[in-house]
Order: sequence, then structure tokens, then C-alpha cells
Amino acid sequence: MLTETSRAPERSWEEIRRDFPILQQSINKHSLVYLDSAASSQIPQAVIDRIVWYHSAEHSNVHRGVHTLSQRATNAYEATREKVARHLNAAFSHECIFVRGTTEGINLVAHGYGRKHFKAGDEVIVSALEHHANIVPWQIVCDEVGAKLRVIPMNDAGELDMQAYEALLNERTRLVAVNHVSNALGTINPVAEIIRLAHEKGAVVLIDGAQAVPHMAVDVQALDADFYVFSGHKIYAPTGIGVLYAKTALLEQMQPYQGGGDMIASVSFEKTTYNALPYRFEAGTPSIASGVALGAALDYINAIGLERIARWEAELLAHATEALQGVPGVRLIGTARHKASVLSFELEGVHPHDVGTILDNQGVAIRAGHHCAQPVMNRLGVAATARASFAFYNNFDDIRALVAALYTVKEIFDA
Ligand code: C6P
Repeated sequence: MLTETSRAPERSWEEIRRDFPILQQSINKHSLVYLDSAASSQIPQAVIDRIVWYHSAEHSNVHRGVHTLSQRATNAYEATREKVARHLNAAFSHECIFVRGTTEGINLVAHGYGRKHFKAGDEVIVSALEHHANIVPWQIVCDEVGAKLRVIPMNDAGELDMQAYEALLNERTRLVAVNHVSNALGTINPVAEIIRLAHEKGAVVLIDGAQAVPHMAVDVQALDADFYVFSGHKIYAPTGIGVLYAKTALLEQMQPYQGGGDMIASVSFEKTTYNALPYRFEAGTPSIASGVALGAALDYINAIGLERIARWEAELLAHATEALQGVPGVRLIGTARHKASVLSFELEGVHPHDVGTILDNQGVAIRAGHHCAQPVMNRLGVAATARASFAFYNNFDDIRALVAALYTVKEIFDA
């Protein structure tokens, strides 16, 4: 048993940064400063090693073969499901459905749940802060059945108007879909309160956790979330894997989203019966290596500790916010009181794409654009922003490099 004294000493952030081989390179003759983890985070060596081991010793198809390799692949893949369930504190691992990512998870709910349960005149509530992935699937289903999409407004800081939300909720509300953390502005939304209020009206709630799960502990039972989705590639795993958590009772009421192998119990031309949970919602051969890697990524961050990660990222965000505010011409976009490690900004007189390109010339990787959140941009009256997003492998030197690179942009445009 581990005691306080036998526990391994805490590794420094410097040492942890060295776990990420991709960060050790130069880009455009500058040491890489990676500030785009909200788009995709980087992958530590332990996870890369797990992928190599899977392909070297375990690779086969899952849930199908009686042979040893198939069993190894199945065991490795299913071990991740158990880890995900523990990570989210789901009551059962069958409540964790593997999907390609957040987008597919939301589409699964929109089609599997919405199409079956929404009727003409019903209402679905999203927020003004949503990524397109949490708007368009609901629009498609609402259009199909004649339901209405309603939107929780936000203030100029990028915070949801909770009074307006309460006023929108009514007996016609079937589902509320909001993100836990906004990808465009970094706002942390009061999801526990959003869920509580929706439940009072008998509506179910989907939380888009794509930008939350990498930065904070999430307990789906404590939140009482009905659906919670996230993507592996934002939590130090590869692309091609994500998770939809859903309560058993809801999964049992849902239509399969896709038909095919693995999701059936029996098939004849007259009638098909479906497999048990979770497989009923997992048609076709999945992204097995990425799934196995997701388990390794969860082990990796849990070894560091999510509370420690959250504290360090909060320090980085506070420091970067102050540093950017000191650069003449910088205007921060999104100044909510509760934020996760995203900093959206404009530099006066320079298009965000130009900011991004000149920063890249100096080895600083940020994202520029509308961040797949055009309604957020429209609400705040900007076409696009530059966005720096932080992970625990970033440090104060990265922030200094960002600021220095912004002064170079200004020099070029002031000349
Ligand atoms: N946001 C960003 O740079 P997928 O692509 O399915 O893994 O995730 C979609 C998605 C859904 N919700 C939120 C809150 C997100 O941030 C994202 C992905 C990336 O902000 C790529 S657009």
C-alpha cells in the first residue's frame, strides 16, 4: 500500500514537458512554443509507446476472434472503457460509448435520442457559446421533426445569462445542450446549475466536455449529467477516439445511430435484434489503437493529478492574461470570471490570420479564425480571433515567447 512517505516524488513541470517528444523540436529555426492545445493536445512518450506496443504485440480486431491476439486487443480496448468510467465516475462502464470524437458523440445523441423523442412544438436549448458541433446536429433534428432551437444569450464578457436561461426553460423543453468550457473564449459554464434547472422542467442535458475534461476533474454522477461527451485528441491521446457518456436508462430508450457489425445480436432479412450496451451504439470496427492509447493517456494525467494540472494551468492563464494586457493594441476577447486555459485576443490593425502566420514564423503555434464558433464571433462583433491555449506542458517561457512574437508582429505592421 502507498503511504505518504513511499509515494514517488512529484516530477517537475520541466521534467514533464520532456515527456512530449514533439515539443523538443525547432519550427522555423525557433524552439517550438505550442499554444494550440485546445485544438489538439500533444502526445506523451508513454502514450506513443503504448500505441507502438499495441501494434507490435496486440493488434487484431476486437470482440470477434477466439484467437489470442483478438482477445489481447479486446482486453486492451475494453480496459480503456473501465478507465474512462472511473475517470468520469460513471456508474457503469457500459454507459461509456466509444465514438470518433465529440462531434460524433453529439450526433449520436441528436439522432439516437432526439429523432425518437422530439416532436413538433418541442424546444431544444443551446447556448450562444457553442461550437458548431453542438449547434448543427440539433438544427438538423429540430428541422426534421418541427422542434424549435432556442439560445441562451451571453454578456460581453462571454458569460451565459442564467436568468434568461431560466426564462427559456418550460414544459416544452426536451433537451439542453451546452459546453462545459467554451473553446473560443475559455468560459467555464455553471453546468451543475444548468443541469439542475433543466431537470426541474423534466428536460435532459447534454454537456459538451471537449474543453473541460483535459483541465479539470469531471464527475458525471455528481453533476447528474444525462449525456457528457469528449474527444481523445484534446486529452493527450490520438485522434479518432472519443467518448459519449450516457445514463443507462437513456441509452435503453435510444435508437442505434449506425447499423453494422458488432452492434447486433442477430440478423435476418426479416428482423434484426440489437446487441447489449454499449456495443449497440458501436457499429463497425473501431479505432482500436487510439482507444487503447486513450487509456494510457488517462493513466498519464492521473499520475500527475488533475488538481495539480488545474492549479498550474490557472497560474499560466493568469500570467498570460496579465502579459497580453501589457502589449499595446491587444484586446482580450472573452473575459469571464471563470475561465479555463484559453486566451482569445485581437491585435489592433492586424488580421488574426496574419498574427497567426507571423507567430508561426517565430515558432509560436496558435490558432486564428472563428474556432468553429461563428455565433460567438458574431455576438462579440469580430470576424475572427487569435487564440492561445495552454496545457500543463507550457511554461512561463512560452508566454514570454508569445509576447515577444507579438511585438514583432507590431513592428512589422507599424513599419
Ligand atoms: N474544437 C478547437 O480548436 P471534435 O472535432 O469532434 O474532436 O471536437 C469538436 C468540438 C466540440 N466542442 C468543443 C467545445 C470543441 O472545442 C470541439 C473542437 C477544436 O477549438 C477544433 S474546432
